[in-house]
Formats: sequence, C-alpha cells, structure tokens
Amino acid sequence: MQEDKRDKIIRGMLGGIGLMCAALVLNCARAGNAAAQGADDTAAVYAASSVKELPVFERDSAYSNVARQVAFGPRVPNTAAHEACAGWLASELARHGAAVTLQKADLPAWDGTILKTTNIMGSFNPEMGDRLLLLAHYDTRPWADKDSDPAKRQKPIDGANDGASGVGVLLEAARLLGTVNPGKGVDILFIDSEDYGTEADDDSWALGAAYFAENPILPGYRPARAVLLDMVGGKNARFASEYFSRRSARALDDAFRGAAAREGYAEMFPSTVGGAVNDDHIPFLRNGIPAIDIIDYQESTGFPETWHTADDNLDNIDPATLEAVGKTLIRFIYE
Ligand code: 1BN
Ligand code: ZN
Repeated sequence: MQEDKRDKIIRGMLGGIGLMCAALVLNCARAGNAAAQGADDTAAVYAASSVKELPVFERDSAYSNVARQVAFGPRVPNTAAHEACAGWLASELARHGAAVTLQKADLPAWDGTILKTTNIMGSFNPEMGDRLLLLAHYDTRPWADKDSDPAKRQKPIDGANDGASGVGVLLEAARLLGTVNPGKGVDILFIDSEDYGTEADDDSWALGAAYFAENPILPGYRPARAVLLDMVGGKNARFASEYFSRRSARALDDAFRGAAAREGYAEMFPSTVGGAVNDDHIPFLRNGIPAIDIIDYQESTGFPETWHTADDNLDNIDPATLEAVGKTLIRFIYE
C-alpha cells in the first residue's frame, strides 16, 4: 500500500474513534508512528479500531510458539535446551518491543541439585505504575513420573501443555502488546524452576516464583495483580476457579471470568471452584499480591490425563484452547 494512502486510512480511523478511551489514544499515537516508519501493521491497527477495539489473538501464532519451545527438547534446568530456550524467550520479548530484565539465581532443589534459574521479564510501558503481571513457567519436568509405562517414568517430558502452552499464549500476547499499546503497565514473566518438585514436599515446587516474589527483579518492583497461565492448551480443557485464587483474589478471578464470558467462553470457564493447586501463584498470594491461576484442573477428574506423562506432547495440544485463553486474556488486558 502507498504510504500516503495508508496514512489517510489511519487518520480516518482516528477521526472516527475520537471518543475512545485513553488506552486507544495511545494506541493511535503508536499506530501513527508505525505508519510513518513504513511498518505494515495496518491490519492490526484496523482490528484494534473496529467494533471490539481489540487486537486479534492468532491461534496459529500461539501454537507455533508452543511447537518452537518443544523443538528445543525438554527444558529441564541445567540443560542446554533449557538455556537455549531461555535465550530465545528473552529475544522474542525484546523483538516485540518489551524492556527485558533477567533475574538469575542458583536455587537448591529437594534432592540437593542446584537449579541454575533464570526468570525472564518483558515490560510494556515500564514507566507506568499499577502493573499487571502475566506469567507462565517455561521449565519442564525432568521425569514423566505419572506415565502408565514404568520405562518412561525416568525420562523428561516435552511439556507441550505443562509449560509451553502458557508461554505460547503469553508470547502471542506480547506480540499484540508490541503492536497495539494497552495504555497500562503490563509485564510478561517467564518463570523458571516450577516443575522440579516432589509431592512429598509442597515447598519443593515453584522455586523460581518464590524467589521472584521475595526478591524484586527491579528496585521497588511490586505488581498490583498477577495472572498465571498453566496447562492452557489441552483438549477438552475446563478452567474452573482454582481454590486459592478464588479465596484470596476473588475480584481478579471475577474480572477474568467476566472477560471469558464476554468473549463467548462461559462454558470453558465455569463458575465453579475446581480444587486447590500448589502453583506459581502461591508465592504472590503469600506476599499479599492478588494472583489467580488459570489452570485445567477439576475437582472430580484432576489434571488432564497427559499430566506429567510422555503424552504431554504437541499431538495433545488443541489450538482452540490456546485461542480461548488468549482471546480472554486480550479482552482482560485491553478492556
Ligand atoms: C502444576 C503443573 N504443578 C506442577 N505442574 C504444581 C503441582 C504440584 C500440582 C504438585 C499438583 C501437585
Ligand atoms: Zn508440571
């Protein structure tokens, strides 16, 4: 498209949406800059300015983010695949325009192994307060200890759902945040060392999140609220309210579920409490930060059948689930 013609289209769109919220005013300023620089993001700008005024979450993009992580191999701490994936995640956040901060720590696991841990945060509008933190863990479990085949129980899992799905959705959200400014402070956090735990010790899980919650990654950093995505790519997924989220962050849980309902996913996000999960949101709740866990866990059936098995692989990822969670998240962020 010729540059002056595209400028006119964008100016026309700006004229037509003069009374929109401050967030979209900022979006428009950014769109104008992008047009001036010749970037061809007209489609995204147009989508943000249409009836729903939301950027469009692309399920194929989210899915390819999941596939890319799986292609590194299991992202078990202290392995080359884990380190390579961490580097890729940081570079993707930077490519989408986030200010990237790394937090490194050597954390002792329950079996004495020192986990070389890297939490990776990408900040949008880093100068703003009242920050919304969106997080998912990127490490994967070293053992498929729930597999029905004993021969597989010592092997690491692909973690397509348990790990990569939440990260895949958040990377697609990062792409959109870099295209259409939300007009608020949003941080995307890829958390490490969640899945090395043992069921004999509740405190052996979520080591990276515990470290993050107790050690500000930046001076004075404290998010106003946090949303964790975990296992958000399975088939026939259901996201009932997680017990601790509901008990300690009810307003946030209601707000997220409201966005799901408005996006047409009330059935996938039932207004029942699905059970208690010891996950990366717990250290935030312990620290007085409202935090919710969006996780496929039901009181009656528990986790998906693939959980901590060799079947937690790409074959069992449903792009429609990634899309439902992603579209809900985008509505929640931008509305
Ligand atoms: C979630 C996904 N978790 C591990 N992978 C946390 C958890 C730990 C859930 C122990 C149940 C039991
Ligand atoms: Zn797990």
